[in-house]
Amino acid sequence: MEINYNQCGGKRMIFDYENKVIQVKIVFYGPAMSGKTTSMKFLFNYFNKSENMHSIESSMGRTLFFDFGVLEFKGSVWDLKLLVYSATGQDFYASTRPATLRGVDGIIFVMDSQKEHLQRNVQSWRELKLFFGENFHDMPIVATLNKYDKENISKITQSDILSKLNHKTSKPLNFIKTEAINGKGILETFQLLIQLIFPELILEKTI
Ligand SMILES: Nc1nc2c(ncn2[C@@H]2O[C@H](COP(=O)(O)OP(=O)(O)O)[C@@H](O)[C@H]2O)c(=O)[nH]1
Ligand SMILES: [Mg+2]
Repeated sequence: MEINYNQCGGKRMIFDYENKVIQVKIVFYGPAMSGKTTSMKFLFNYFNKSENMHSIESSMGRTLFFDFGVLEFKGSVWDLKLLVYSATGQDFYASTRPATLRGVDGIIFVMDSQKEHLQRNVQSWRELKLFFGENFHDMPIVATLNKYDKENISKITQSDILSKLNHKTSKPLNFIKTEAINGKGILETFQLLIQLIFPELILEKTI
């Protein structure tokens, strides 16, 4: 099998020419308890692939190292194989985060939209930026303001967070309000990320 590694600003898509498969790595990243595992579970359920998702959890149901799963889509010429991870947000396991991010092609940055969590979101973003350095500005990213369903709670707005993130890139950062608990906004987030990674791609169906 012939495999090419396409290094592009830290990205590493794998093109398998023989089987016409493009392999891409996507990571859900963000502070602990922001909703990464819940978002990923919704996605796998949506595509009827929940049996493909594996989590390494503590007895408290929290992600120890990462969640991992594979989603495959049929394309007209090439098929797409997505390796999906969620990095642990728990600081005790922070040393596993760079390994989860290695070779990533696109990131969904999951924030807790409750105002009291603003600083934790910003901290997580800064850490993410540090891992990539110069390569950060061409990384496809969609940021979610999750838990938007929570009522009677003061929420972070896009302008609150933008002023803190200091994200100086040619392309504006995309924000989507999500409710991972019922799936609202999750598919939109996923589709937008795929579009940022492959501007020309049309996905047909999962395989
Ligand atoms: N109300 C509400 N709760 C959420 C939402 N997303 C996640 N949660 C809850 O927040 C907690 C942490 O979620 P989890 O996905 O484990 O966070 P992770 O640490 O980022 O993987 C769990 O109790 C979830 O049920 C959401 O959109 N709305
Ligand atoms: Mg988790």
